Amino acid sequence: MKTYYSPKHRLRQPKAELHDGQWVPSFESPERMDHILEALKARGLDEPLEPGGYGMDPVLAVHDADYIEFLASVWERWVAKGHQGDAVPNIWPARTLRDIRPQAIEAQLGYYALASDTTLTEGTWQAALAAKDVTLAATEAVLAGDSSAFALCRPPGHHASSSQFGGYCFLNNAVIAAQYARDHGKQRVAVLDVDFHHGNGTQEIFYRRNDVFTTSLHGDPEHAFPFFLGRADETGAGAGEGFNLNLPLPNGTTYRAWADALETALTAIEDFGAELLVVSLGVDTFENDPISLFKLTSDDFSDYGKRLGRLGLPTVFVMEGGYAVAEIGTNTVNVLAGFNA
Ligand code: Q9C
Ligand code: ZN
Repeated sequence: MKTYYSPKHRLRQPKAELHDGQWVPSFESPERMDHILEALKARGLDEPLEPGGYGMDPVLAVHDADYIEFLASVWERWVAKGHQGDAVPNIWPARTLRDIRPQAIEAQLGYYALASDTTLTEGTWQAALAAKDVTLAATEAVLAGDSSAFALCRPPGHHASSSQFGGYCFLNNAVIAAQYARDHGKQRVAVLDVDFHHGNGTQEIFYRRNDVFTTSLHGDPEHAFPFFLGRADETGAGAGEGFNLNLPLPNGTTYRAWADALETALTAIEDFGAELLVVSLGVDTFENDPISLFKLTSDDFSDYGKRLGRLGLPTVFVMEGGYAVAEIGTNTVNVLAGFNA
């Protein structure tokens, strides 16, 4: 399995994250990639390849143009206005205010954000662009006939919607991959999201479509981020009715129940008749993850990798979350090695 990777992810270095009333080092850090690279090497997987550039068309196919303009220019505008620290969204067109389009950058930050956990920093946009190019290179390899490929990228993507950033995500890499596959000959594409958190951006973007089936296993949004999407009764709308499957699971879920839900998702993907699978590969389901609530062990990741491999679909793995940095490499490579086994 080829791995694609770009060192440009380092251009995103969030200084801090507001957590439990304190500014703490951001959970979504450049070091995450170092640990995965190390594990790939230690386990004898192929050297990562650098992607080419794929331009903006695949991004504009799934994200709103004004949102993309905002992301591309926000840092320059923020600095030009005299701000010195990282940009943190902190005001929204909340239910009791007015949903207007603001001009002030401080207001636009909230307009285009869904959470305050994600800062905008110098270099964030360049890193996000590199992440989508890494993902598109992996997708292209699979479209060209590889049975699978791994996009080792950050910042992650699955919380990014058509028009909002948050949950550490800016561009929805998995969505960009799925749409690219649709635009290059695949008629039916499935996105399987195994990150601990619900893939709200992925769901939103494809919610009214029947050519991309989306399914997510995640911490019940009654108790877990993103709270405002991810319930089981969200099944798609319009032509997309029946083409979104949410499998929320309780806090403390261990592998037995998680694997049962995975089988439900895999059966649905087969019934849909997917020709290509995009896996939003978050490994924050791990028992020691610092911000998540499931209890998977490192061996469990190998087992579910095997189950994914048994589907026999051309598969693009796209890195999402995972914050237990000491074990993130082992857990990620366990999935890939299990898939190959
Ligand atoms: N201070 C992904 O796994 N915020 N995103 C947590 C903790 C939400 C996680 C707040 C976590 C989002 C891609
Ligand atoms: Zn996550």
